[in-house]
Amino acid sequence: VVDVVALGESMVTFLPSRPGRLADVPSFDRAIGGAESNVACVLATAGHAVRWVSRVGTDGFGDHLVETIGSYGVDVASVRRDPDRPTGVYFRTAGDRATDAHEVAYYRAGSAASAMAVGNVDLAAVRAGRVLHLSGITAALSPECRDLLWELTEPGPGRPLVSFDVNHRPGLWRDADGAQALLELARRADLVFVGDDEARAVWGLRGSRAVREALPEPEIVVVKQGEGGAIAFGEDTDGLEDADGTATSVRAPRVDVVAAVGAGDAFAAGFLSATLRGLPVRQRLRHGHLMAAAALTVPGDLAAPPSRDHADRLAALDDDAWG
Ligand code: KDG
Repeated sequence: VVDVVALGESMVTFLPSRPGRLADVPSFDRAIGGAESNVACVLATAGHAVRWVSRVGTDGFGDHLVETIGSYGVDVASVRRDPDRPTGVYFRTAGDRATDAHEVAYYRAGSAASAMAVGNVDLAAVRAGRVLHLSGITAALSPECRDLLWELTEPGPGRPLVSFDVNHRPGLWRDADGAQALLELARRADLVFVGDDEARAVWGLRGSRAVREALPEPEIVVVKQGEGGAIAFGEDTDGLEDADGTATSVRAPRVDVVAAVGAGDAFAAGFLSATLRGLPVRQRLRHGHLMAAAALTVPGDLAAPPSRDHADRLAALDDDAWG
């Protein structure tokens, strides 16, 4: 049985050999990126049965993505190759340590993944997991991709638990306003991840309570507060505790940040892993933070996460250790 299916575009990522403006970086190192496959890779490393569904070109970059993501133990058999469209790639600069301000140059318009559609994706394979992980990036790729997300989040019997990371990428929504689409998709999910900065930028919402008020439908809404930690809102969920019994907040461990890229994906993977294991919400948040901490301390998207035993020991430390 598949625990989690993640659907989304992955790209070959070019990381700068040194800091500075994109215009000045002389060379780049190849890595891989893609929010949903990042989640899949971290989950597979944590021992879960995971499938990644996407489309890539028949080019060498497509080979590289399929081979690399497969090497994490992710099932890539449902990834389709498109002979007519290329695999997306992107270049990034090193983030400013304090603000994470960085430049991104995407070469993904017209990519194989942007042509994902209800008619060319194996829907049975996508719906076969206990959890289906999706993100707002896909909604920005094309109208067909947005329709696909709409179809996959259609409520109905047998629908897997839908996990949705808002992942607002302003660079991808240049000609469109993604706010409404992202809000509607988030409302159809069972579990939502969103950053407080992101909720403010895309929906003008200030504070985590305002986010929950705008998203009352999902069973759980996790608002990530950067260095401040994360707060999970939910009802009828074991282990939730705060003043009114509907939210749990956990501070993030302090780490020396190298690059924030991939940290949100690792957080989602840690939270989902702990959810699949039936752990209480406080532990789910801690596992999210631990996986994010690993990703924060490397320049690329993917770090070697702590083993399950190691993460369990760290997550079980008493509240003092967690601040
Ligand atoms: O979450 C990390 C992703 O942002 C990165 O890998 C690239 O998927 C990506 C995107 O579309 O921004």
